[in-house]
Amino acid sequence: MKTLDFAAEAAQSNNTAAAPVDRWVRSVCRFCGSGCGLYAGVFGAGVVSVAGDKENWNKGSLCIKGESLPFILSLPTRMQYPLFRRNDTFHRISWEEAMEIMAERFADSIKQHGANSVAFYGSGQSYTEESYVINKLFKGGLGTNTIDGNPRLCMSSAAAGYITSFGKDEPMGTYDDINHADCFFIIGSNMAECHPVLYGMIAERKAGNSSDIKVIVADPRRTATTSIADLHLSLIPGSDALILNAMANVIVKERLYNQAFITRHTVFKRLASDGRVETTGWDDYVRFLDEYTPETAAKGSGCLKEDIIKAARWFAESKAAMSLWTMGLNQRTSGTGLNNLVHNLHLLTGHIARPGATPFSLSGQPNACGGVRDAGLLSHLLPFGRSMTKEEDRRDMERFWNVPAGRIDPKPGPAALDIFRMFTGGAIKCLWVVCTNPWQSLPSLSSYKKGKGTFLVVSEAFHPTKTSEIADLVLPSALWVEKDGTFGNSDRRYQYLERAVEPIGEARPDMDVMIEFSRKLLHLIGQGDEAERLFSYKNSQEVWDEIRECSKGTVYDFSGMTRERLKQSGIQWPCPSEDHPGAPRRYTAWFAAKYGDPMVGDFDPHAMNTYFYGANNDDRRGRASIWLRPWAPPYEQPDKEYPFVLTTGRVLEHWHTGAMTLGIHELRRRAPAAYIEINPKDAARLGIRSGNRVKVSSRRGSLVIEAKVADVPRDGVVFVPMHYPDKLINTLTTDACDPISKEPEFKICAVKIEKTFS
Ligand SMILES: Nc1nc2c(c(=O)[nH]1)N[C@H]1C(S)=C(S)[C@@H](COP(=O)(O)OP(=O)(O)OC[C@H]3O[C@@H](n4cnc5c(=O)[nH]c(N)nc54)[C@H](O)[C@@H]3O)O[C@H]1N2
Ligand SMILES: Nc1nc2c(c(=O)[nH]1)N[C@H]1C(S)=C(S)[C@@H](COP(=O)(O)OP(=O)(O)OC[C@H]3O[C@@H](n4cnc5c(=O)[nH]c(N)nc54)[C@H](O)[C@@H]3O)O[C@H]1N2
Ligand code: SF4
Ligand SMILES: [Mo]
Repeated sequence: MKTLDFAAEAAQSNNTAAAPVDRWVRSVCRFCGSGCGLYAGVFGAGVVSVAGDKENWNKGSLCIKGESLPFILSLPTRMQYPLFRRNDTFHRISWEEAMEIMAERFADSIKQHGANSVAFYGSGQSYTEESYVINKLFKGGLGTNTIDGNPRLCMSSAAAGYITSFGKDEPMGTYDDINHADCFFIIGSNMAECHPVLYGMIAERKAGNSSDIKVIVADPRRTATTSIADLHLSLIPGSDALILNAMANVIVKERLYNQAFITRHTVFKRLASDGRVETTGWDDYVRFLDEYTPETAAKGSGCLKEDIIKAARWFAESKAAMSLWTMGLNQRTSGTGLNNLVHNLHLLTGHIARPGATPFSLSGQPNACGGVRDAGLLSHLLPFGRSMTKEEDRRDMERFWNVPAGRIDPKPGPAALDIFRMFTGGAIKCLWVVCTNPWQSLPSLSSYKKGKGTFLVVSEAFHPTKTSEIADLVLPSALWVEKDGTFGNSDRRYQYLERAVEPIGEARPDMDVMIEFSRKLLHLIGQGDEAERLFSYKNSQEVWDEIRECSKGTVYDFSGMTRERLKQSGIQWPCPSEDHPGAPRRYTAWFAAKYGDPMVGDFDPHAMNTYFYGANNDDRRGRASIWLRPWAPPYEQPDKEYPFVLTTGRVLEHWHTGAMTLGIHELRRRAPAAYIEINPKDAARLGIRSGNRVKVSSRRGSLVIEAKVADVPRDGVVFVPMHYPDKLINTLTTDACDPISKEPEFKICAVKIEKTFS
């Protein structure tokens, strides 16, 4: 079996532009959540080049990963036919055999142990149609909520933050806000490497108006993103709440807030000691902030007091402030609260719901918003904002799916890590993993195993991965433009990806496999009538039309987004009718008037006609919540034995577990191997030089890895990228989670570092 090291042999040209092309097919990049528009150049049976779509929001720009897309389709590690493990070796089998084996194993488990003994783990990289279909099988057909996805490791704190602050998930702004903001507050995000095209828009704006535009970056590392910063808050990891509350303190003390906005549009909330949510008021909030002076924040964060004050003033005094954040805030045991604290700054100053003024959470994966957050592929959600704990929402979905009343389980299912815990322990017997590689991407990896007697099915485009290599059954998946479907990108923008070429070998679109499996399984468990009724789709268009219908009447309403319209361009929801242009911004006057004129030009920022959904259902005026969220320490803090903070993340060239990018020659050449980034002062103290091999250990595991001494992390902090399967950094990370979002703290754990002499 070939391994991921084949890279050097793969014959690839970097210059795709010159390749001859038969036709150009309109598409979208399948990497990050930005969703850059592009054209795939098809020649014969293959995609040979890509070109940025000048008409789309990205105006033709692509980053190096987007430009490398043609190569992913033909890497030598592509899965071409189903593999089944017998006597500990994989054997090629037919699709018929594969589907039979799989449906029988799942059906047996359901018959013997009930529907909660089977589970699905999905992905923010699957198409919306795929996530919707499998969610319908589990929640509607089987009546179980043992279904979750990798956005739990990524966006669930952001989702919980929007819901607790505004009453509904997803950002209210749009990429175009970048062209209107004059203060950018980038916190816990390395946009230059992870959302490079959006970052490029900020850099361009800054270059054109350098003295009027302020860029603040809060990150414990001096990343590429800080190169355009006017102010870099190089904070101690885990101290964000001190800085965010201190910025609010300055805004309050210096009367930089917008009193009228606060009175009209906000309420104050906090968690009582018994865990209940309590409504409180301005005076209480001001008292709460007293603890967070710039002095105390400076001490706890390692930043200068003057810099914290400056950040607060720039933010509040700007014409329009835009916050952008990602995993530095989300992947934290206080992730939801940190999201609320960013929203607070916007609510205090009224920098919200007008051009350029917006708290904008950048989404990681291309379809974490659409397929998972919107369509509800998480164990506590039903599609489009419905909640499984509300009887009327369950009845609504049961009617819509045409299943008996009472079918949907009112109890939220296990979140991602709990699913893997239950699979390790054997309570979950059968698990299907699609479009994600958990045995590399889960935290505290050695805690999660394939339980005894369990059955693991993995749908993958590549093999082997750390997950596919331990599976019982591996199903070959069509990839990107080998299938068609819809992405919901970061700013509520749905985009359609056409099928451009036939899948490689026997690979099939995941949606086709899901439909076939659903039908087979329902027949085997005695619900054959439902197989016909629920899963008779002939193509993804029929699924999309059902999804549109399902969104109708909800706040997500995009029933007006027909496939035909999406083929022309992306559309932002809500879009409630076929002649509706879509909504670049929401929570504005027009929105309150229920889908009036969405054109931003008509919006009067001084009219204060902002309308929120109402973070608290008791508040019928639809006000947003300013949360009193105290600082809490991360799960693990450095101590004598483990004196460093390890943070993990990404580099520009690679995508997560590397399955798609490590095999691409140019990307591998530019970022060939894992390393541990260490500050020159710390390195000197430990006698470590670039190229030395060091042993890095946490309470959970250790790794020998090459040192890269660079003035990037602040002292006391080290960084390791997550991409390399031969250096599994997640054997060291902690699986402590935010109690609200259940998102793990990938960004902070305590480690020690020793020089080795190997
Ligand atoms: N090239 C590339 N781009 C990607 C991806 C990829 O794999 N590769 N993945 C996509 C996905 S799914 C995601 S989720 C996004 C992730 O995008 P980002 O969140 O921007 O990327 P990360 O590298 O995970 O972490 C961001 C930053 O958080 C900082 N950080 C660590 N601890 C703290 C802290 O305590 N406070 C603060 N303020 N900052 C901290 C780190 O130093 C790091 O620079 O990227 C998307 N884009
Ligand atoms: N230490 C550390 N760990 C982290 C993070 C971190 O910052 N630090 N970040 C977390 C975050 S934010 C995320 S989003 C996760 C991501 O973690 P994963 O989702 O596990 O990582 P990917 O490499 O994106 O996995 C996607 C897999 O799907 C396959 N694939 C691609 N297209 C298709 C398709 O169409 N169908 C099918 N069936 N398969 C396909 C790819 O080959 C790849 O193996 O990692 C998390 N883990
Ligand atoms: S910025 Fe994101 S969506 Fe755009 S080309 Fe790069 S990886 Fe693809
Ligand atoms: Mo992510």
